[in-house]
Amino acid sequence: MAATAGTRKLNAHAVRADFPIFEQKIHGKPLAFLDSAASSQKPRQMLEAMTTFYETSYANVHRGVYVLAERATAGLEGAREKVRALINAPDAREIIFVRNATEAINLVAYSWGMNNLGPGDLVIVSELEHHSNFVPWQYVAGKTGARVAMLPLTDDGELDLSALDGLAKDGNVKVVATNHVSNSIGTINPIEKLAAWAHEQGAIFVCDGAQSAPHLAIDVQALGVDFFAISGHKLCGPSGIGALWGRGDLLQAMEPFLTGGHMISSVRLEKTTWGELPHKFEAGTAPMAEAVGLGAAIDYLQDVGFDAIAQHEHELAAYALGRLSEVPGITLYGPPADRRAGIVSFNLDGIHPHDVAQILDMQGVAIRAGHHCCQPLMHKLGVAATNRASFYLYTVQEEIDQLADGLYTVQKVFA
Ligand code: C6P
Repeated sequence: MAATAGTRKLNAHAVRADFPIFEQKIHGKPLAFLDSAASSQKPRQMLEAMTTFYETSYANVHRGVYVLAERATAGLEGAREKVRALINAPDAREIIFVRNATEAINLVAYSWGMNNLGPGDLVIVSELEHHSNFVPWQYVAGKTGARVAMLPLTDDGELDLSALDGLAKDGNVKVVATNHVSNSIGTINPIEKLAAWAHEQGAIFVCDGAQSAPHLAIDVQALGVDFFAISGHKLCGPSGIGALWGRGDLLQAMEPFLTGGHMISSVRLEKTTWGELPHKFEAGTAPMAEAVGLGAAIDYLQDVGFDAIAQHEHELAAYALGRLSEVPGITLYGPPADRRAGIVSFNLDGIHPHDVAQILDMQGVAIRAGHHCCQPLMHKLGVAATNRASFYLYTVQEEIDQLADGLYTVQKVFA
């Protein structure tokens, strides 16, 4: 893999050769895959790591004393260390494997929220949130008598931090929960500032890193957050695995989320006691092969380099904003290129996003159309849905040209 060989500038064509999915045509056209924010494609190195694990080292983990069980356990725990290093968490025992970012946030909302929220308390989320970082808080607030408030957006699609102190007048702020990068409009949020403000209020700060960890170098200690959630499938790993990082003292004090096998210390009719971290939060058989795949994906991304990935995506976003802004009747959403990740949302006058996406598909272009699991944001933007193109390390400029050309075809079809 010589994606960045020598220099730190990413060579997306070389990267692309590692991804077998691009070897095919779609409707006879080259595949322009512009939906990486929904889920990323997979490099051969990750796929091979999973196959090798199944072929040579597969057994259940933490239970057996035989060679295969030991290899499998080493694979799982090695992956935990890779996730720790990916986000610069202080201790691998604070990394909890879950199914995805949604489960990670639910874990915090239930295990922390059910025991720490009550009447008079306030959970602050933002208008940019994915439902995964809003609905769990709304649900737990409903159960505990706490309230949820939304930090509004500016007209540029950025969080209006000047509204924070006003919101705090409505209750005891106990949780502030925002995403790091918006999946809908690509805004990169000022997490250090938000976390510092949350701590001044005596609140915890929960960061939804589903759209940042795949694209930016992350340091949870420098960000100053208390919890950080990621999904493996968005960072070139397999589906079915994600991770939650939480501050050790908070995790220690929390009740478990799921109970059953593996997460216990002792079980008697009268009382069950919980295992040590991370096991307390990992009931049942672990996603072992998925963890190995995730570890290989992290190795792959680190080999390319997160600074190179972020720079590449930044250039693509600027290019896409330039190309798309030339299309007549287009509305682009979100902040300027220098303050956004590789995500561009737009609408074409008078053409429903689903129609746009369907006609683009005929030209080999895959984008997402819909509310992107962000209905409060769509409401704020005054639309039911948008089209969204999202980029990753394997995205090449030609795919954005294919998208822009495709939009003219869409307009001809509807003229
Ligand atoms: N966003 C998108 O197309 P899961 O489904 O648990 O892996 O990730 C949930 C999630 C949480 N937060 C953010 C910011 C996200 O973008 C997502 C997933 C996908 O935008 C699927 S809706």
